[in-house]
Amino acid sequence: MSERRHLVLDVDVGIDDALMMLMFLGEPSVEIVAVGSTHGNCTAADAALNALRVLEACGVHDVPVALGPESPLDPPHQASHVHGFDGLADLGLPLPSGAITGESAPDQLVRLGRERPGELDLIAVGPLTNLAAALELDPASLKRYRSVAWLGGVSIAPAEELVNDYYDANTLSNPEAARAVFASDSPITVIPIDLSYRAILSDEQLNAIERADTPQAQFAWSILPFYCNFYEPWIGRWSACMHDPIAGAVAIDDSFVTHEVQRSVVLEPYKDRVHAHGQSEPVAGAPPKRIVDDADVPRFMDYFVERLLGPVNPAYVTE
Ligand SMILES: [Ca+2]
Repeated sequence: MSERRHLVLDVDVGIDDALMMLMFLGEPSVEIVAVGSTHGNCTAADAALNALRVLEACGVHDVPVALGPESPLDPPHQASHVHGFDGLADLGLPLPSGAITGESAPDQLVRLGRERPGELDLIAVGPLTNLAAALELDPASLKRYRSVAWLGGVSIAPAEELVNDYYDANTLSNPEAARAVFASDSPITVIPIDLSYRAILSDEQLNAIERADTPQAQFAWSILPFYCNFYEPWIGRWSACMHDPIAGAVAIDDSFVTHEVQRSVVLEPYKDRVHAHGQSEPVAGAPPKRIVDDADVPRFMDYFVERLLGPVNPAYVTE
């Protein structure tokens, strides 16, 4: 990786959100500057606590975590069967020692962009609630980030019928927010779920995580079994998809990208639900977004496990 990156994370932590954070904590060339929580895999309140838990599990105590608004849907989109009711496999983890900041996650997004224009990379791997709220506060807010990446959507609309039953949870958890963000002219890189569903841990990689004694690997192994149990029927063996981690890796390192397209992204019905799809022709009112529709998945999988098995980035204040 050629240059140091300063990350703002927008996360609904969430087992794979936690895995992405652990990966970044083991990556010496990036620094997590701030975290904003959003609803989705669990409540925004639980996601904020979980973000603090992940940071503290690696001895990191100096990264601010801001709380985002809860789901506008009644009832909220449900994901407890995937991540547990608390978002982290219902392990009964103790409360973190640190506290959330007093600032809302959308306010934090707007403020950081203004304070450090062109410096920060925003990586959003949950519903787009906070990004849509930031755009309402300031329509130029996302343009002040060096880059904005989002995990979600499908790279292109199904011409006839999809062979895979993709489930676009980050769109389903707040469709209105997704519509607002994709109608904006903010530059956004989309890492679609038809790519992230291909990022599946091998038995050897699972074994390596289980055996390792780093804090990232030990925390990862505490939450991975719940996730693998959920994915086992879909994958056909005991493993899981690394959705948020592959989005994070692509966001910080373009060399993972093997193919990309520019497409309008719109929300359309899909089976009994709705998906955000890339469109083959430009759509009025939906400025084209960069969609990474292929990446070097095998190299990413090795990279992910290496980051869990290496030291925590010493740039953080740890104890
Ligand atoms: Ca997520």
